[in-house]
Amino acid sequence: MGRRRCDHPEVSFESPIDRTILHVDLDAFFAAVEQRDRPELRGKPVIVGGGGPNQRGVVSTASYEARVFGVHSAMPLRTAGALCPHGIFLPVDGRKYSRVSKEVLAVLRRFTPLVQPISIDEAFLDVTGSRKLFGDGETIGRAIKSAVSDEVGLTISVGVARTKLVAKIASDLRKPDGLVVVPPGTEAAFLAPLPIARLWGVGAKSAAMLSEYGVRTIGDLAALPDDLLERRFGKVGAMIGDRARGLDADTVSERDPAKSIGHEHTFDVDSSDREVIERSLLGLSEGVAGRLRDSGVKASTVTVKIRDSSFHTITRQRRLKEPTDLTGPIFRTALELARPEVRGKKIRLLGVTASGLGETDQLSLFGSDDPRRRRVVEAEDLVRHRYGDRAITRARLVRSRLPAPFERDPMTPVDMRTHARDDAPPASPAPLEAGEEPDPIVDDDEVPA
Ligand code: TTP
Ligand code: MG
Ligand code: MG
Repeated sequence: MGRRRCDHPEVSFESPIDRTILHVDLDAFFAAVEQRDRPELRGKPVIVGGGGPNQRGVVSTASYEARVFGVHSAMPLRTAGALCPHGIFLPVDGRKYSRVSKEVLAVLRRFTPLVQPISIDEAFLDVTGSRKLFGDGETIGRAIKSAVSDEVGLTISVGVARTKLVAKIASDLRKPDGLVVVPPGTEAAFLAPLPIARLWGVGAKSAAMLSEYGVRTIGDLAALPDDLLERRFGKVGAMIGDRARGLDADTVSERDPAKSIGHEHTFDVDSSDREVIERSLLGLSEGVAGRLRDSGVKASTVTVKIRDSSFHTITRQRRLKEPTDLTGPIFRTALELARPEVRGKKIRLLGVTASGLGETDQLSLFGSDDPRRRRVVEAEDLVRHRYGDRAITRARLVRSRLPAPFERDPMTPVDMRTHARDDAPPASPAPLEAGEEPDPIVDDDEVPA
């Protein structure tokens, strides 16, 4: 462990850090809530994500009974219907899930004030200071599991480790209802046999590049010399090398929960057509606003990302006068930010991201927003959940033949798959940690030839 690569001066890799971090993640969250509320669904294959097996749209999640048939998140509902014809298909009830999510968070906060939610169903806890009161990490993990089960009626999986990275990988290892403890000093050995897809920051593309070096497991990666990783993958290479050895100085920060929700779109053919560009921004804004509402949050900042045909990328950001979860203000801001930047250029990629997220106050639903407008939006959300994102489209979008809308931005923590499964195609990489630059090699599309 020769070199330090740590931006936090207070935490040193060489000196053993005496931290206990828990990562908790609800099991089959949306589906589990439905099974909790409707006992007749327990033990059955439940698929949450839309109107039915013949509808557009994708699976949000599937109960473990449905996963046996190969159904998983982000799979088209049609495919899920073919794999699991007897599945019970239910619409997404975003408000209910965010209410339950808050209940779980309240339980977690009883064990430590240092709770960092990273998506609707998962959080990191630093329980270092709670051990005197509640016992060691394992004891706290068990106590949290029974509290969530008794009080909220759901099962969670917990990972206990000295670092966030290892705790997160651990919580995923024995799902559902798992508890995996990685004792201090055993991190590298724990990680070594696992496939590299489990490592934070290694996407499908990176995995393919690494396989050229015979890297299959995290241990294979850990064994590669740093200078080779750095030569081949730049700054990020060194970072994933450190991670493979279990090093991760990132701290649990109770502020700054979900950081952003963003959608990106890469054009099939680079475009300088104003109509195409503006329609695309509208579609992206619509997708972002829908997900803000699903997550029960409002955004105070809008960022656009613009990449031109020579791979030159810029971002422009603006704070809104008032936090919002509606398409209109997000689109108008994105448009104003993008217009001067796209003029005279061929555009390859556009992105719209909402950040500065705060929980939507249910009362304010009828506050500054026009209540009639709000009801229309809620009705649209209902249809969108039932029939998929393309069911409702503004007149301007209907005229377009935009390709399938809105790839998920791999950097968004809300409602996101933060791990890749061994048996599933690699899913989006994990959310970035605070202040971290996007991983260039994680981005599956955007490495210039
Ligand atoms: P996950 O924690 O990734 O998945 P899960 O809780 O359903 O299952 P498990 O953790 O046991 O593997 O996501 C939490 C919720 O976020 C999930 O219940 C539904 C939602 N979600 C989506 O809507 N779309 C997605 O692509 C993913 C991955 C999750
Ligand atoms: Mg989960
Ligand atoms: Mg999760």
